[in-house]
Amino acid sequence: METSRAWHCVDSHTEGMPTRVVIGGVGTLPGSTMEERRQYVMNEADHLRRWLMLEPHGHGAMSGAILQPPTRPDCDWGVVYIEVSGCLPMCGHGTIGTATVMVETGMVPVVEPETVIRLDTPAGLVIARVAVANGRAMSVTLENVPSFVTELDAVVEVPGIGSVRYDMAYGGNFYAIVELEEIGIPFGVEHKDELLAAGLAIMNAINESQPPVHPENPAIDHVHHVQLVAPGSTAAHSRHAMAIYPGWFDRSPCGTGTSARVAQLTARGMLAPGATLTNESIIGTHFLGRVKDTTTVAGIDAIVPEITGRAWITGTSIHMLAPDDPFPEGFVL
Ligand code: PYC
Repeated sequence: METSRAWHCVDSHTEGMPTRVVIGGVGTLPGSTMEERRQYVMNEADHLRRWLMLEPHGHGAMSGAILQPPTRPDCDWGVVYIEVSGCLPMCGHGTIGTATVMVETGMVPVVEPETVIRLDTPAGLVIARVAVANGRAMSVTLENVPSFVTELDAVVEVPGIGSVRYDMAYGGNFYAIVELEEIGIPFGVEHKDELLAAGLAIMNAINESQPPVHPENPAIDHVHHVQLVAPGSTAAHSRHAMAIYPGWFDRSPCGTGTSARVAQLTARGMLAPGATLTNESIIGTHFLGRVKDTTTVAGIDAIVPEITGRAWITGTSIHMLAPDDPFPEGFVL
C-alpha cells in the first residue's frame, strides 16, 4: 500500500471516555509554548485533527492527545489535546489516559508506588501522580491548573426553555453549571436527547449574549461545556450530564469539569476545606475532586484542584492516509 501519513497511537479509555494518544509520526509542532502549538494546530493544521478524530478513523465523541517535547524546562512532556470539537486548552480525562499510557508503555522512568509526570499543557503546568503497582497504572491524580468562578447566579434567556440560572467556572475550560431541577428535565441516559438539546441551547445562548473570557488568555473566550447537575446532587456526591459542543456527552466525569465544579462548590461555601467530591458521569463512572491549595488568577480567588481517576489501555494502532483516500479530513454525519 501507499501512504502519505502514518501516525502511531496508543488508545485508552478513562472511565469510559476514549483518549487516542499520538506517540509518533507528528514531529515537533511549531510554537515556543504549548498554547502556541495548540493555536498552530487550530489555525494551520486542523485537517490533521479532523483526520484522526472524525469518521472513519474516529467517531462523534472521539478525543486524543498529541505528545510533544516540552517547551518549558520544568516539564517531562508536552501535550496538545485534540477532539471532535477542536483543541482544548486542557483535558482531564485525556491527561489521565496519557499518563497511564506513558507509564504502561515505559515512556517515562516508572517508579513504584508513585510515578510523577510533569506535563506542559496549553493551559499551564499539570502534574500527574500515577499510583503504580506491578507496572500497572492503578489510578492517576492530577494537580490541575488553577480553577475559579467568574459568575454565580448569572441568568440567560434560552429559546424554548426561558430564563436559565447558571454558575460559570473555569477548570482548564469554561463550564456553565446548571441545576436540572430548575429547567424541568429529568436526569438519566434515557433522557439524553432532551438533555443534549438543552445543553446546546444554553451554550449557544451564553456564547451569543455573555461569553466568558479567561482573564489571562483572551483566546479562551467561549463556553463549549454545560454541566447539567442531577437533582439530589450534593457537595459530597454529584451526578451530571456534560453536554459538549457540537453535540455529545463526556462519558467520563470530566476532569476539567470536575475542577470547575470543585471551584464552584468552594466559592458557594458548600465544599469544606479537605473534603472530597465524588463526581459521577452520565454513564455512572466516577472521579474524585478536592482542593489541594488556594491561589489567585488575575486577582480572582482560585483553587488548585486535585482530580483522581483511572484509565485502561485498549489497543495500539498506526493510522495511515492513502493518497487517494476520499476523506483525508474525515467527515461528520
Ligand atoms: O476530562 O477535562 C476533561 C474533558 C473535557 C472534555 C472531555 N473531557
